[in-house]
Amino acid sequence: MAFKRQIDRLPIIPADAKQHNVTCHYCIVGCGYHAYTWPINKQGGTAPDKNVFGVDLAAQQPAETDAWYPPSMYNVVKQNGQDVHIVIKPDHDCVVNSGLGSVRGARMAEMSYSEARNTQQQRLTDPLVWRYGQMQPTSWDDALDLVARVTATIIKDKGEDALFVSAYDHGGAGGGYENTWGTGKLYFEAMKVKNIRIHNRPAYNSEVHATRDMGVGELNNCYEDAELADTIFCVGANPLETQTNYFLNHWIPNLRGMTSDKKEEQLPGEEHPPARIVFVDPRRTVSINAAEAEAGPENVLHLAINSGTDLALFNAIFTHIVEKGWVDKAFIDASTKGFDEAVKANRMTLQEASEICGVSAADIEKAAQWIAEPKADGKRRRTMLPYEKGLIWGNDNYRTNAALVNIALATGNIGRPGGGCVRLGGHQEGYSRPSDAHVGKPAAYVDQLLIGGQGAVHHVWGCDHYKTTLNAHEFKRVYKQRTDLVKDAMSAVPYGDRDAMVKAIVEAIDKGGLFAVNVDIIPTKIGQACHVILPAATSGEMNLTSMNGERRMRLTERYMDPPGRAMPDCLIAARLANNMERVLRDMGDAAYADKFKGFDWKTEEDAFMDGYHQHEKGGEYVTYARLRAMGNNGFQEPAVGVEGGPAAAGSSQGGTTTGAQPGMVVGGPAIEGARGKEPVQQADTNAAAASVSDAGTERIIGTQRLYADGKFNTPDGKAIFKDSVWRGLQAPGKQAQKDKHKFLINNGRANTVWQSAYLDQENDFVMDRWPYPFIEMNPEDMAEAGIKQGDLVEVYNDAGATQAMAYPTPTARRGETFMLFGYPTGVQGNVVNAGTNELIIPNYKQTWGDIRKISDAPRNVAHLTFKPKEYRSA
Ligand SMILES: Nc1nc2c(c(=O)[nH]1)N[C@H]1C(S)=C(S)[C@@H](COP(=O)(O)OP(=O)(O)OC[C@H]3O[C@@H](n4cnc5c(=O)[nH]c(N)nc54)[C@H](O)[C@@H]3O)O[C@H]1N2
Ligand SMILES: Nc1nc2c(c(=O)[nH]1)N[C@H]1C(S)=C(S)[C@@H](COP(=O)(O)OP(=O)(O)OC[C@H]3O[C@@H](n4cnc5c(=O)[nH]c(N)nc54)[C@H](O)[C@@H]3O)O[C@H]1N2
Ligand code: SF4
Ligand SMILES: [Mo]
Repeated sequence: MAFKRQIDRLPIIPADAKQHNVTCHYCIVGCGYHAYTWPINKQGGTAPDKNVFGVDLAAQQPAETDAWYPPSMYNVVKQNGQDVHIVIKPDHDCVVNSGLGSVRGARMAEMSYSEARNTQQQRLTDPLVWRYGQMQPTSWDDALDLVARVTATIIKDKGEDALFVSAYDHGGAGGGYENTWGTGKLYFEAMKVKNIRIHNRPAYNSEVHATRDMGVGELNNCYEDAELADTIFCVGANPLETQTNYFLNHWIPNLRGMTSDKKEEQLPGEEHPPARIVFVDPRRTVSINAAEAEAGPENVLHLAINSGTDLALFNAIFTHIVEKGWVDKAFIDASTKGFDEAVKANRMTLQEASEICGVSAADIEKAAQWIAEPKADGKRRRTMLPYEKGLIWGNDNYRTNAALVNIALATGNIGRPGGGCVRLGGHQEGYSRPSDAHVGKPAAYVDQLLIGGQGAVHHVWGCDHYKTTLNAHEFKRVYKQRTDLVKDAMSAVPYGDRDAMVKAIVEAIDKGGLFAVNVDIIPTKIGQACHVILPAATSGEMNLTSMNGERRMRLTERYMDPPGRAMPDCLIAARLANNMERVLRDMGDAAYADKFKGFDWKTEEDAFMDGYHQHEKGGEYVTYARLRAMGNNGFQEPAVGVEGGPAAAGSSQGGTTTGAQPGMVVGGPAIEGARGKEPVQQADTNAAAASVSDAGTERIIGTQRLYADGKFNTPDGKAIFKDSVWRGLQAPGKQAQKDKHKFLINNGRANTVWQSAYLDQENDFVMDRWPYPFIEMNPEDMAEAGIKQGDLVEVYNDAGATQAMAYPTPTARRGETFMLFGYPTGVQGNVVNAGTNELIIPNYKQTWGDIRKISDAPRNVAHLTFKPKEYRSA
């Protein structure tokens, strides 16, 4: 399908174009990019002194040249009110991606708001309120006054437990340390909101409680470890599509044998056999296909387990490794406790696991060998054990997570080069908030409380539960009813009468209604139910800090204006706090009003200095000026000091004062870690991790690997082995659903699509490919049900129903499907039941349903290819 970019030539980036540091705002990997901007009436030239690349562009460029860019990296945007050309292209000097883009990140420019080129015209430009029976634009003052009046009235009358909040806690777009601090300070410091949930799960908790309880923070290694590993044991993840450039730039080189020099240099005196990789996934992914093509099938093992049986597999591998004596006894003795108890409790034979998991005992044994059998030279294997949503959103999250960490601890694979038992990650991370201790454990199951009629006001920040929550069908049905009650009440009030409006809203709430406020960058699905919508600026339209999957922290510099009157989320939170203070004072409650002081931030940098700089571990070393100077390589958290100097004052545009002195002692004492982040006992300080961008400026010293000294995050520094006994499908309703329905409705992501397609839905490239969410099906299953490729099918069970487009997939097992999650034209979460684990971790992946055809392929499917997604090596 041709792309409709309406462009036949692109301007050359002039030599004097402004250059901004950019960390891709999509996935966890956090690839480095540069945004180049220059005036609309200028162009560069082919002569070396006329273009930013400094090369003669009139000559043929070599194949791997950096001196080019495709149309997706180009746009015309506003900067300080003026139209400027913009090119956002990958940074070859960034150690994360070494110049690679991905099908998502390489489209950042064309996904930007452009009035000149009509891209992302869906972006919200002004606050909206429900008025005269529809959403109407208004001023910030008007919108915030209404939100503050209703919210203040409710928390005074009913208490803060009547205010429900949904808020992202991640990095990148819709997150970052600035914005999580903004919402955190509002809801956890000014107020003590308990009924709060995170963007991707229906409660305020950890995705990986178990590993944290064991003293092992989940992002404990560095990307280089994937290059040094002898074996990668990858669980429930599809890194080619979901952590793309980490996989391509750090795993594939190892699988191809290209990192042997690095191994020899960093790990001398031991054997470096060809790297091996094990994938644990019920489905054959393109990552497995790619690994086979690059490493040779003999070095790849796919354990296609029955959905939700990882725990049994891990316990059997653990048992086998112990029986064979392939454990790291010195490490276990020095750095852990609870080993013998765990060995006893978790005992499972290869045969028992084989029956539960549906893979052969021989393959399980082979996996154990690849993980832990000593190398020919007698040395221990270096094994990295990464995992993501197939485990996290899988059956029995807590125990399964623990069982995997047990294997890593038993084999001494944490805190050492080539090791790590790590989340691969979803978004970048940007968690910086005051204590959430008042929330409690288990935290409130917010969605079910809302469905049950509780809550009076709901503030929704940068998440769209209509597309991405579990039990979504029921959630939407009730949410609409409750918010409609308030809408109808609002429509009955004469214009201009604010007091009457607040009174009507409160009366409707008392009848079971819900007043909803949505802070987002686009009109969302849940926004259709809301009464006030507040327009946020996003990454690149504000300065934003975050860290990636190896704790690498960077600053994305503001390179363009936000649309219309959109504001950074942290400043929206601040202005909301200011309004709360004013309204509460009006109401005569000065003491309550005083709690909303401390939000006089003017810029996102003010929020950063108030939050991260003051509260996070090592934050005192981190300022915008220093981050700017550190460029796209940044440093790996936690910061442990600063070296070099003089201070990079010249590079600070914000003019911030810093708490640290130039040339501060390396390895100075770190302040207390803030909640939610994993404090670190001891750091493997590595100056190389803190790479330089400008010679002669200060460098923040980072931490390449956690727990390198064998001390873990527990009071006595010992990591804790855990009991993790297999107990079948744990979440309520899952086993019954499985027994009742024909198909596994496995679900997750695709390379081209970012999350709920909030930007993609307005992008031809993506919508041409996926007008509807695909559901991968075995061709014989399709034939049996009379379904052809591209047909629309209904997926249904007792939890709800949804729609998808059938995609014949020869590698899909009979009775097992895989559906794209969170899509605007078909929400997989509709058929996910409400069952969670004891700590309210959702179990999206274990879903079963029936499938029936409802329509032949519609017109907008006619051009699609239905070729298998696999590729073959040459
Ligand atoms: N069935 C099923 N459900 C799942 C999952 C699954 O695997 N299967 N995965 C879960 C996971 S891991 C995740 S992360 C969630 C994702 O769930 P969500 O977080 O709800 O979805 P997103 O699409 O990431 O983004 C939500 C909203 O953030 C807005 N946004 C983007 N940038 C900004 C910004 O700068 N400021 C503000 N205020 N808003 C912004 C977008 O416009 C979008 O509307 O889904 C979860 N749900
Ligand atoms: N292209 C792209 N990349 C993304 C995102 C995106 O939207 N698009 N989102 C980002 C986010 S927020 C997240 S959280 C990550 C998620 O990254 P991943 O976890 O890699 O992605 P998913 O596709 O959700 O699920 C991974 C795999 O889990 C498998 N799985 C299902 N059930 C089981 C099971 O019982 N056991 C095991 N072992 N595996 C199982 C699925 O078959 C699937 O292949 O991706 C990030 N990267
Ligand atoms: S791999 Fe992730 S961070 Fe890198 S360019 Fe792609 S979406 Fe962005
Ligand atoms: Mo996620």
